[in-house]
Amino acid sequence: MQAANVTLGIPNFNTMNTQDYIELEQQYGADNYHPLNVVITKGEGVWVWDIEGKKYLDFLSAYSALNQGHCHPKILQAMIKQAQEITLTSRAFRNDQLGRFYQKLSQISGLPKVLPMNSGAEAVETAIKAIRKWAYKVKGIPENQAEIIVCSNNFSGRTISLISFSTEEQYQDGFGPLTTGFKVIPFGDAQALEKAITPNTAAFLVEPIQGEGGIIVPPHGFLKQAEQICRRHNVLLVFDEIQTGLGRTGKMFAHQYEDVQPDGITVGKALSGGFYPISAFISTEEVMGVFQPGDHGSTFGGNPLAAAIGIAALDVIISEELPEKALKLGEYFIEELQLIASSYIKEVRGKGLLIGMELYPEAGGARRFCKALAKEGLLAKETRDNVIRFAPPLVISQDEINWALEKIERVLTTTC
Ligand code: IF1
Repeated sequence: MQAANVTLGIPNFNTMNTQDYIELEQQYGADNYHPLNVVITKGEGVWVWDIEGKKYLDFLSAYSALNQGHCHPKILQAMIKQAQEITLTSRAFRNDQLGRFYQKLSQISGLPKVLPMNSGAEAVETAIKAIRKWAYKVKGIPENQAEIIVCSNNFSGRTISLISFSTEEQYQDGFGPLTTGFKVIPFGDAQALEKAITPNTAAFLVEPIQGEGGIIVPPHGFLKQAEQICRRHNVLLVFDEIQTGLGRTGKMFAHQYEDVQPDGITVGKALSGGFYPISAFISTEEVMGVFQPGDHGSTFGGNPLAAAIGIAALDVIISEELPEKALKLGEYFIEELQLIASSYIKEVRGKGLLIGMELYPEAGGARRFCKALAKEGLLAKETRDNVIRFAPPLVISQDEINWALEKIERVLTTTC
């Protein structure tokens, strides 16, 4: 795969080449991804290098886990410092990092209580457990009757309960029996939400902007209408901000594009700046108060290394004003993308630096354009069949955006 640019000049002591690495993975690894054949060995800021020294601009950011860029020095320093003290105590004992992590996350989110987990999926599973227990212990819904309303084209993770409310056939195929208690409505349809509510409805769980669904931005006012409907029916409003949160969409949280106050949010990915799996469910006293000691937990959840990394990762987002940067650069980037004269492009949409370029089906699928972009030194990933996702680290500069625009325009106007 040819990419323009100078090599990094890192001497490659390894005798293995790209194909050797691919074959090694294929020999021992499960075939559960279809990656581009780029074998990355180093990352710094918005740039990564493959084992042959070719340099690429990362426009995926590990699905928004790298808002702070690759190997951010301040988070790295915090990780090294904490790793030399204590990494894991289990929650059988307390540690000197967790309280400060809770406090920072609560201040940033505006919600008073935090339950720390590891993967995003675990945070969403935690939210579902909290919602159900609140339904039975506070709202008074009959045991095992709680319903949670979700939207079609959702994505909240890969565990059995989370794929149980997916509308993507492949995510469920062969993994039954599925978890019950979920009801699906069209994304962005407030009337459908009100219609779907029954006396057993416990919550509306929704991404403020759908990521994997194809970077779908709901009609402005949808989140406010959803909040009003939920309040009217004593239904919890919970946002999955694992991909859209922590500055990605030009606000600290995507739901802040509307004046809404959720009962809970899930966060993950950039909560660690890509150094470590860290996630959390953040909620109100009333909802989080349903958990009693022993109800829920995790071996690594809330460990001091994660907490120290999380504190540093949040500090970087604030001190480098990453939401504001994403807002300004994202507006510029979307405007420029919309000027590209290509008959392949159906729509460019998104908020901040979470951008989707939808192609017409006649373009032959987004993947081939991602392959062409990789040859130009830009790593992007398709979502669904026809959408190219553009989501660089939020530390990207205007010059680097311009560099990317030149490559994107060339590929979209010269690919046959
Ligand atoms: C994969 C995309 C997929 C998420 C939201 C929870 C989670 C995710 C809104 C779960 C995770 C990742 C998972 C990864 C690819 C990527 C992804 F949407 F970002 F593109 F799959 F849909 N809520 N999204 O986006 O967090 O457990 O992964 O930490 O599974 O292939 P996780």
